Amino acid sequence: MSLTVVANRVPIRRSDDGEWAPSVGGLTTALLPVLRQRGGAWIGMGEDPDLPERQLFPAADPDFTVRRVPLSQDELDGYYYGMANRVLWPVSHYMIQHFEPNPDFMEIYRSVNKRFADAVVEEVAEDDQQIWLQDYHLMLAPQHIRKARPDATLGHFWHIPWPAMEVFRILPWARELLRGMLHCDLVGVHVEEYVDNFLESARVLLGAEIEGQTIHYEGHTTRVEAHPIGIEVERFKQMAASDEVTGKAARLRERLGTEYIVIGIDRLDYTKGVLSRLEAFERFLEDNPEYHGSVSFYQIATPSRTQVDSYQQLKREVDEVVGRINGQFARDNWVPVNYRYRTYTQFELCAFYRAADAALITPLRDGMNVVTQEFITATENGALILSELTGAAYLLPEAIQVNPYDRDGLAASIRMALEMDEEERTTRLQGLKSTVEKLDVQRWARGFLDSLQQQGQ
Ligand code: GDG
Repeated sequence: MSLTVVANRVPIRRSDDGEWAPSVGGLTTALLPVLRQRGGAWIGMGEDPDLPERQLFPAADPDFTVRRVPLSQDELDGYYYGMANRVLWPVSHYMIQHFEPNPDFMEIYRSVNKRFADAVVEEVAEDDQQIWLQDYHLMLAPQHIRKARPDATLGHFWHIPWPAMEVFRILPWARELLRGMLHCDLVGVHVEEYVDNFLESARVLLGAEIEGQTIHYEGHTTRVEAHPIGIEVERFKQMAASDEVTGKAARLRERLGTEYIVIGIDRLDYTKGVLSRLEAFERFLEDNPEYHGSVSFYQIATPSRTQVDSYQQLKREVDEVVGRINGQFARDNWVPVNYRYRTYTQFELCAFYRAADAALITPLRDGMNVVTQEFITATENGALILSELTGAAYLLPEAIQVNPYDRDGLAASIRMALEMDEEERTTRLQGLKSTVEKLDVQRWARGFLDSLQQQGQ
């Protein structure tokens, strides 16, 4: 049975030699082999204006179709920067202060979802097809697809938290959006807690009947399951052990010259807790003068959604706090906070993971957080400080778990990480590594697709 993947982005990008090549990223890596084997299509918005509306890929020996849904600037502003980034993203992450419930966003979101659905229907000729939609950009497409292809098997994976029902219902269009999703046969989220929230939303807001993990609503049945995503474990392992990465890591340690290195790596997003992390590091320095000169905190923040006001505001605030900390504490050759606002290659990121004694991964909310898994895979003996408000925390009890809003607790956890004895460090890391090995992204894709097939039978 062929597969059609529908996602905000397409899985290819223009490479240096001008040819279209697979883009880097867990989702692409997990799903391209399946598409190559089974045939089908990948449908996405495709931001590159040079991307043809429809092409067979790879050009030399095609296995599947890449289909672009071209969007006008107004559509992009309403559907992506508006509804996705200013409405669904903040509400799902419990960040109501960033929520902008503009009805124009929803109007455009409806029509763009319909356009995605039309493209799917054009690509999917027969009914014995699996269609897999990705994420919060596409909540309404399933209902249109279902109408035109009643017998297709429809799955949806939600990559961010599904919030508590009482939070989800803040959305003025909560019921309409949920109804759209209930045309799927399978909805996947990262952890059981999000499954419970989804079921509760359907029960309370739509009066749907819930039977175990299955929702019965208006004659259709939707199963909701936890499928925690993983990373490309083997590739990360090899990258981490490569000469390029170990060389870079050694040079980084030499350049910083401190006994300890603590890292943070995130898209610069208000959900990732960068600001409160910096403030906790400041508290750590205030409380522990004996560490002055011997710890460097290296924060990489990748530019993200830079057109959205709240992201620009966050950038200014981070700049300010970094300046304040360094202004107060730096001395001689020691700079306490090394802050980089730019993107890196995966090899470079891997070198940071490898060089670090501890990683501070402290989102205020996160669906999963795969940086955690990348760090665990790459490090040889690093300690992990992890926010308990991430999906990853449910799966990784061996991490030092913290509440990211607890500045004193976070500051204390930094000290604990640096002073942890070798034996405890090793035992915790073994537990973490063994979980991450099992969370491989290929396994995630197979697990979801196998379950989807069962729902379709
Ligand atoms: C969503 C959910 C869920 C970051 N900077 C650079 C770079 N990255 C890579 C990291 C990692 C990825 O981006 C970020 O993954 P996260 O999981 O932290 O977060 P989101 O982007 O918010 O993703 C999240 C995920 O979907 C999967 O379901 O875990 O909860 O929010 O892989 O390494 N990569 C490169 N250069 C950078 O500068 N190459």
